[in-house]
Amino acid sequence: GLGEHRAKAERMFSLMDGFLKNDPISLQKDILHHVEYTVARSRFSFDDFEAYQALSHTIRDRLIERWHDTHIFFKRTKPKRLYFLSLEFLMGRSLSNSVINLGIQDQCAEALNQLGFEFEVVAEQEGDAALGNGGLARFSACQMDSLATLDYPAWGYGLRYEYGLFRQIIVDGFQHEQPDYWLNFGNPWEIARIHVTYEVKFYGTVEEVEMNGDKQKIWIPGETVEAVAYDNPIPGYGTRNTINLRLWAAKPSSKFDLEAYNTGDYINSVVNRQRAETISNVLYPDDRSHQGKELRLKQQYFFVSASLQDIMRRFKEEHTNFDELPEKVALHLNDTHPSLSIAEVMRMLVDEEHLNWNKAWDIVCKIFSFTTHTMVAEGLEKIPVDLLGSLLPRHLEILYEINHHFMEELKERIGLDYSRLSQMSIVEEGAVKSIRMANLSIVCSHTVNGVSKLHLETLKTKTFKDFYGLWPEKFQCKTNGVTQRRWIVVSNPSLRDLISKWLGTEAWIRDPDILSGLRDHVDNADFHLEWKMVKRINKMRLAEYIEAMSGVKVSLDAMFDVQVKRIHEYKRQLLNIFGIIHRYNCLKNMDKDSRRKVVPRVCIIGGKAAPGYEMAKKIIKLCHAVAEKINNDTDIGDLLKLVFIPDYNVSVAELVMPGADLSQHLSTAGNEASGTGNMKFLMNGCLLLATEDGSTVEIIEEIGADNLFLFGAKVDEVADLRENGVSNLAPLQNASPLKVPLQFVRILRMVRDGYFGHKDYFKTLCDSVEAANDYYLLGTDFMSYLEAQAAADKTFVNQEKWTRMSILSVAGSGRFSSDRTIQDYAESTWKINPCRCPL
Ligand code: BZD
Repeated sequence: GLGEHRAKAERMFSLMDGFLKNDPISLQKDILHHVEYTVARSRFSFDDFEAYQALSHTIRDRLIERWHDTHIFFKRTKPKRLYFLSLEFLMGRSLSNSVINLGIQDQCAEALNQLGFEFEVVAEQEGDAALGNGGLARFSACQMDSLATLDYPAWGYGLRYEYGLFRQIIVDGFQHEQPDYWLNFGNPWEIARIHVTYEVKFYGTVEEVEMNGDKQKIWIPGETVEAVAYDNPIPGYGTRNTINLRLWAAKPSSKFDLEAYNTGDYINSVVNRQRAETISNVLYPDDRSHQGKELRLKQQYFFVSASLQDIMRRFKEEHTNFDELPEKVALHLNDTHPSLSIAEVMRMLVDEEHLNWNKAWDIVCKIFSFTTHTMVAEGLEKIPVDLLGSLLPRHLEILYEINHHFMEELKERIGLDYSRLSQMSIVEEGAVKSIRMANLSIVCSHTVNGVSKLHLETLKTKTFKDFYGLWPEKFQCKTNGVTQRRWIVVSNPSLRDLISKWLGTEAWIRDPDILSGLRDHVDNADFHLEWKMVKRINKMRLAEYIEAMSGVKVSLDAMFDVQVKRIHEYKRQLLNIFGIIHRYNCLKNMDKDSRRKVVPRVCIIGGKAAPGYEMAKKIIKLCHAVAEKINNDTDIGDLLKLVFIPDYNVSVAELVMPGADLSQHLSTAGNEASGTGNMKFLMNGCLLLATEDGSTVEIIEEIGADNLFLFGAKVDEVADLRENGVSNLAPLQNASPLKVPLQFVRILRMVRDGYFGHKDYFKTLCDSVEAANDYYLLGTDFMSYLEAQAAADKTFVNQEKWTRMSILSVAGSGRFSSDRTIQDYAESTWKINPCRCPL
């Protein structure tokens, strides 16, 4: 009967490597098919972009096949699943990554070649998917790649913003923001699931009703919006497993609103309906501050509600008893942005499934885990109670009740210590009464993760000290990582080949610890030669890009010195610029002979400032003003260049990191929770110049302090320096040369006095250092910074030493693979097992 039929079909299927073939001829046929029927161009005449579209659809077909097989396999084996909830994913481009993970890169290149196209050129046609801000969002993307590669039964959930992170354009040295309408040319990497939709409700009132003799609260919502699923297949490397990133888009509810139409104002009622779509329209571009805006809260709940309906539906298809939930479902909160999930699961279990409160609470506390990416308490998310109460009245009640139970428990544990009680409360009383999302997440999660050892230490001893005292076992360290698939294999093919040649294996692409084998060759002269050659090739690519973007010609013999990341005062791009001004001053004062001994530098800075962040925008302008001065000074020539790379994003990073000799990570110690850029540079054999902050501390453990350039105050010195060291800055004239070096004072004066123009505009920037008591310790760390820079110069002259350090950096980078991070999460936090789809 049917079963026999199915068994036969399965037997047949297992004989095939998928339905679609991956040899160059088959790929070529499929590409031409898509040119003609998907792109609707003639197969005899199409351009690079159309070739990109056709190839992408060809790859997409193969992804869909694997996606189906994976999910059928998951359905059959019913493993515990991880749901990774994040409001941001910075995926970048997908084509190269997909063909590499599918293992069909050479075949695709050949197929294209025979059609007269070049793979690299075609791949560059793709725009970035930039549905996130910075480190947190790119880390989410790296984790998805590792989850798929390590065969974990995981789903990612997010929002399908129609406008991703703004495009940065520079006009006259100033940042301007332009909307990133990234779906303009279609997106072949997503699959619209028009039948996977859920209603999401907002506003309304809470009423008490009688149910089976019991009083029960129910929510009578006032507005309904529909969530539509868009699936993005995520292929693993060296496995058939292809998991799903499901992104939700908002659409007007399909419910026919008779009343609205019968009032006669047809046009306005259509327009009003359409407003629903605004919920998933645009990504908030702030990577630190939270503004308590209604639309942001709506986005959060829209995301949470749709995802949880989907997750619960899947659970209920396979199970009948909610006691099984913790054995089958792990919900991970990527920062506090999805933390309304906690209240939503309680509401579903209590109001809809009619579990009693304690039972529901017991379940909820077993399914959530939480990672915070924030270092300082001021960065923690708070939602005004007024806002929450009007948008989600029932959820606010639930949050109050959760807090009530928590406060009762706390009183039993610590007594009537009111100051501590009020600090730990989920509800913050005060001028604006609000919900503390971090406290909520800690109370309800079985595990609270920090993103580096140093970050966890700060959480335990400062940010969440009281919670640590209460539940020490909850607090765990899961140091961040990045995927070597994208950050070496995709972005640095020459290095990939070199590594594989000298290790005699490609196994490091799945097992990054193998990279340590490079240490065996660290003194081999042939290896050194090839290593330097690879760097040179990548510097050439970067130099071409720089010239195309900024018109500045740079010398390949110069040291390429890079700082790319979001612009923030704490990340101290200003320290970098002051260092460059110092270098310029020194060069100006040198005689010809001394100049000949100087190591030429190309200083590269890139990154976006949040649109409302004035100080960050001024830093960008200052960078341009200084660049203009230096780059046009014929005295200086190739000895020093400064370029700002506009619109820094994932694909720019893929070009910049392989081509960098030195990279800078300058955060004032105690401010960078982890940092992940440092890990990407490390993997690309770029030496780090850094403070002992975030994950850099662990990089030092791995490669040794001798193999990078360290400087600056350490975490435990910062508080003291802020109190005692900096008061000397104001007034500057009296600055003690011990605490604040004269060079620093002079540079500040140059900017203040208009040496780089725009005197008035830069005033507040200078004030932020002087009048604000140099909160980020630029003056304090300046000498130490210059010393580290001098050490880098000195080492660069000794190319053998430099190359050794570079090799040892890559050899020690295995620990910073997101594969390690994910395995650790899987085993100790999520308790999930690999579930490998048979080939
Ligand atoms: O997260 C960053 C931290 O600053 C880094 O130190 C860390 O390496 C990464 C990954 O853990 N945090 C962010 O990127 N945060 C945001 O982007 C963000 C976005 C919206 C709201 C608040 C913060």
